[in-house]
Amino acid sequence: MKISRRLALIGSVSVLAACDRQTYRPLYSSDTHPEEYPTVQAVKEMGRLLEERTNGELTVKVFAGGQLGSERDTLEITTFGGLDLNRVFLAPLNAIEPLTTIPSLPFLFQSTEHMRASLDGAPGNSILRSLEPHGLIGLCFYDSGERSFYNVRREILTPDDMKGMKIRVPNSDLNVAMIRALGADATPMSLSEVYQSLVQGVIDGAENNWPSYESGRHYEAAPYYSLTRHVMTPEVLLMSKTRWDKLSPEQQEIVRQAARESVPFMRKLWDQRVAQARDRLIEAGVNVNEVSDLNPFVELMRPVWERFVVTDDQKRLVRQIEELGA
Ligand code: GTR
Repeated sequence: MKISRRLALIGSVSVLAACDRQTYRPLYSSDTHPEEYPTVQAVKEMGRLLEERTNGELTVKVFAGGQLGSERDTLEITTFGGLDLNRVFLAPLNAIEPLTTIPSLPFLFQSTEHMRASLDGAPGNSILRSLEPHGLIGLCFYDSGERSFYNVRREILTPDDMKGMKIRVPNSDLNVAMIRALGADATPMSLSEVYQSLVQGVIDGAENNWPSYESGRHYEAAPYYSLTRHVMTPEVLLMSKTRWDKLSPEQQEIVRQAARESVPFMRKLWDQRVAQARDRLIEAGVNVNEVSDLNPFVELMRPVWERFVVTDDQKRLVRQIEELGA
């Protein structure tokens, strides 16, 4: 991270810490997405519920648009208690907790319903609970939909079409391995750097859902969107354990409940947003193609499972998720 950026970040965190002395200061929350994005709106909805149910003792202020830094940096700050809440993608947590890699396994979920049932049920709960020893309280998962590849050059119909391409991935070894398995080069970086990197030719492509492909304006530079739908990694809402421990048991229960209730709220906005983004981008002339045979992608990516599913707990989680899809 650039020094100026780090200083700005440290500055903002000190401001937050100073505000801590105020009575009833809001819970500060970070999000890389812009104000109107469903994740930001969902955390605000949670804040509305908290305010209502605690007579204003607990409120939430969301810093949207990556104002407080990249997900990797804000995650670190949340872990040591410098930030109260953080809505991040699950992938940057892979380096901290092995169970979080499971929902990112390629072609694991058979449908949106399967993904939602898994994250709402026992598998999701085990992942959320696994974060506590790392200084983080996992409150809920939000949808991030299906991710597909996009690039500046051509339609992707087979893995061969990706040979030699530099593809940006979120900061996670699993994501790097998935791209390499397909024969392409993986470049891990933060979401906020993707647009510039596409424009400058630092990377040839990336992968994401329709709403992020649109809101980051990535489609302007990379107009080929190929529907591989290879992962459905979710988003997660975290609270720093330091802040959590300062809440009373009653407040903790109110926070958990408000987070749970923000999930269906988010999903409604999400489904609308996916449909809108897709329609708008097709209208804008993005070249979208279905991939009629996904088997070569599935086959090449399968060995990644063996490499990243190693502990008994991870294996149990995979079995539970597969049973829910059966
Ligand atoms: C988006 C997700 C972000 C961000 C991003 C990425 O879909 O909502 O939180 O992590 O993907 O690719 O890094």
